[in-house]
Amino acid sequence: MSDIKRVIKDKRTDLNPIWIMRQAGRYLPEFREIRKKNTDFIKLCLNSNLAAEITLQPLKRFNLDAAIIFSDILILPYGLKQHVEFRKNVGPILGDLNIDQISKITENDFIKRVDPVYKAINLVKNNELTKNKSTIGFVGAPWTLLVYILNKQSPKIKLKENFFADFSLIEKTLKMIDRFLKIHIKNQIDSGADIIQIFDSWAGLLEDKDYNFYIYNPTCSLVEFTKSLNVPVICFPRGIKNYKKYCEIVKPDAICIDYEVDPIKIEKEIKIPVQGGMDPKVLLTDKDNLKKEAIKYLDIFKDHPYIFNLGHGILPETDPSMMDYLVKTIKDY
Ligand code: 1CP
Repeated sequence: MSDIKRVIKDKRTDLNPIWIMRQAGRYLPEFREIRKKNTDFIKLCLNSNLAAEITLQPLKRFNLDAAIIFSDILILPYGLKQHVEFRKNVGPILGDLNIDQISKITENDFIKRVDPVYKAINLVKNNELTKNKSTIGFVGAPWTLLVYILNKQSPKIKLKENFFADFSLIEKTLKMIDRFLKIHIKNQIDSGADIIQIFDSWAGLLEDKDYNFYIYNPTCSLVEFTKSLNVPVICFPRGIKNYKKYCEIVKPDAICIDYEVDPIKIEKEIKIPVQGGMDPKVLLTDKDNLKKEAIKYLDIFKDHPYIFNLGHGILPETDPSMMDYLVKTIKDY
């Protein structure tokens, strides 16, 4: 069993495992080298050999406790035949959604389209570098996927004014997201993922009154499903106002916190294993400050099952030597 699983399942507090969101990606020159030659991002995700190689790149450099598969949450709409492309300096742009056409897509159609992701997981799982480590599979949370699928671009740019107008479309789309996310989770697990993380990157866009319908109910459905397959599930509801309530309702096996919340309050209020928290911008400062901030989190959670991670993805401008120093600091604690 990996140390991350020991923390989650056995509630160990004497271990300090670490992995980093977006650890496989743009801050690594060896990733940029591959990316330069592969301009179509979705195609790159669907190249099993390259996806496995990119997944393993950070493990070659740093003593991390998990590999997270190089893929994207938008592989789901891609699998549903919605056009997805990534434009430089703009982000993802999605095509029109024809809900009736999408309703005809079968489980087999979907699996055929995204199968290289499962092959990549299998390659990672069977590689020496992940021995005694976790291989993390992931999905976007239903709400965050609904945002991309209906908004067709990042809400960072703009959330359509009429986003909530067609309630029947929203209901149908959420139903389909639930169905295919379960297929995607199951296949990642069958291929070797031993932990699933659910990314709700846009949870912070909603108000309390919408949480039941858009966040709690659909996420509960996925959490229960993943637990039924005997695999731990970590939830990351970035920007949610009340993490304690989220944990009580959604009941993930571990909760990943963002960098806006007070870790001391979280440690007091939340009983389940905690992951993450440190601001990724700390890696852009200096080593003394990085050490101080990282140790702050370890000290706060020293008697709490805790997995070190950041409060969002590592930034592209991060110097890999800072990542190296961070991992060593955690391992030497
Ligand atoms: O080179 C490039 O331009 C591609 C950049 C890139 C990378 C490296 C994108 C585009 N996706 C990824 C990989 C990725 N995405 C992983 C791989 C494993 C890892 O190293 O962690 C994971 C887990 C994701 C998850 C993801 N994709 C999220 C959730 C986490 C988060 O950061 O909030 C989201 C929201 C996406 C959508 C997405 N994919 C890529 C971009 C630029 C975005 C964000 C778009 C936006 O700003 O709305």
